[in-house]
Amino acid sequence: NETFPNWLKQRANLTPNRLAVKAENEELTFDELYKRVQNRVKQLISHGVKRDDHIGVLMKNSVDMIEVIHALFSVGAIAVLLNHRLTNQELAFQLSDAEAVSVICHEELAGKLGEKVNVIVVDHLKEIESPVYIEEIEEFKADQVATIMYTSGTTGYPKGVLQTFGNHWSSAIGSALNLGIVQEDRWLLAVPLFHISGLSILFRSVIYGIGIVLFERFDAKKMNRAILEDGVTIVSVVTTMLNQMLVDLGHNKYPESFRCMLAGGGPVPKDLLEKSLTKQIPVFQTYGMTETSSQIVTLSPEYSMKKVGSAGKPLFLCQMKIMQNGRECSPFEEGEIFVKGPTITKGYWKREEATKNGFTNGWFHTGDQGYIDNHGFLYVLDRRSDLIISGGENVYPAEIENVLLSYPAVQDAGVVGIEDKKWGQVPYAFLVTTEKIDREDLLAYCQERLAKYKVPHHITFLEELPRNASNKLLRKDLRKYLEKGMS
Ligand code: S0N
Ligand code: AMP
Ligand code: MG
Ligand code: MG
Ligand code: MG
Repeated sequence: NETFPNWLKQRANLTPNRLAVKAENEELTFDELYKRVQNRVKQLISHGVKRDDHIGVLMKNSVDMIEVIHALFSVGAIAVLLNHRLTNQELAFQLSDAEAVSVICHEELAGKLGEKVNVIVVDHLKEIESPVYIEEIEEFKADQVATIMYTSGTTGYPKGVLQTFGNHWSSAIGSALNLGIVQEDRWLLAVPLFHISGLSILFRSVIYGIGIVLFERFDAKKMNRAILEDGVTIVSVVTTMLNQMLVDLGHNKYPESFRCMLAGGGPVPKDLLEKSLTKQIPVFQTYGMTETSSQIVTLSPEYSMKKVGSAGKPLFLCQMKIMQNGRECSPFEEGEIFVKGPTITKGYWKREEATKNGFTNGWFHTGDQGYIDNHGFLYVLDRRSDLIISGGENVYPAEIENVLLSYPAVQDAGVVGIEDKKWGQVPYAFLVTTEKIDREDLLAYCQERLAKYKVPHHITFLEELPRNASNKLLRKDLRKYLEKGMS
């Protein structure tokens, strides 16, 4: 079992004076960050955080959050990263499932947590002056779980994805072998740190020794300014963000030093890619997921003209293939995308069945449909009726249907995605009810139980829903119904 020296400690030792993070109000070198983290370690230990504990992190992007994540690794605890857009009920499910002992949160988010879990409000932690003896973890083991992130599924119940230090390491290395590392790199981090899109930037920063330009929230204008004036060389975005950045950019051009707009988390429409190309923006389309610890397939700009719409080729350490009924597909033949490599999760927390079903001979079944062309480039297809992606957030219809069905007068419910200009897709619900129901009441009921982005934007009442002989809901037919209605 391979071991690594504690990443932040090693980085602070190697290049102490390099920029680690630049936020709106402060800048820290790796040495300064490391000292802050050592203090955080004392604080967390004094609040009872121990090695191997599962600790929830419910925070907005901030220097605090970066400190807390590194501190948890230094204590030897496992960070369970929580999406702060979720409701109290959704968070309670994840915390209980993850067996989290405590949750570290920002004060403004504390109201989202119940009484069942020990809450540590980061804003209330005091500097610990006394030379408390701290036992800092000196080595990380490759197969040791570093983080857990929840992802929903076709059943509607979220599962905790186990991500090891080895997974994160391989992901950072795979990305570097593709993009290269430039010492002056600065990676703009405006995607959430609770998603792997954001967290992977933290690992790349400490492993490569490059700076993070950190944003608490997405702001197209400020991000463009950071690229134009603040030496940002790489940015990670989802489609919704890229769209708004292009509008704000207008006729301006990014400087030559800006070398990568990494766009993933969902489909990137062709016209957006073409528009980016005319503005000479180096867009790298990428395909990846929580289970693959971020990008696993990426398209370099040298191919972006010729292969518009492709997600590219696997990173060096990884492999991909397309499978259909246990057989590998030929070029251009559609099937399920399978991937293999050291960045892939070892499984779902306490979900042996789901873990077993997720793999065949070491190949992970992504659940996504696609094909590979005759030159080895992957095209991800929009064929899934069981997954809606809204602004880079995954929304599983079954999760919404479960909530709708629990509402008294709702007899049957079916949810599908409908195209949306701003978010890509938003959920659309079809309902069969036993009596007339009040739309507003139903939406309020949903809002208590579901994050805002999962609450249906549209509702249509039907006499019955399309189901097959074994009573399975035919979401594809609902989708067809919408497509016909719109054309
Ligand atoms: C798109 C974002 C930035 C929108 O958030 P914003 O503008 O901050 O909104 P708020 O001010 O918080 O809220 C305003 C209203 O909008 C609603 N809302 C917020 N988000 C959404 C949403 N996604 N869909 C629908 N509605 C939304 C709020 O509820 C609020 O409503 P009102 O006003 O009515 O109260 C934000 O959503 C965001 O950050 N999205 C990105 C999430 C993300 O990163 N997803 C990727 C997940 N996948 C992965 O991590 C794997 C792929 C990956 O690693 C990767 C991905 C991208 C790039 C690189 C990589 C990589 O491989 O490295
Ligand atoms: P998550 O589980 O939140 O990490 O989301 C991963 C999912 O986003 C994948 O399983 C795909 O369905 C989708 N996705 C990611 N990248 C792309 C892409 N380049 N094109 C289409 N869908 C994508
Ligand atoms: Mg997900
Ligand atoms: Mg926000
Ligand atoms: Mg009911």
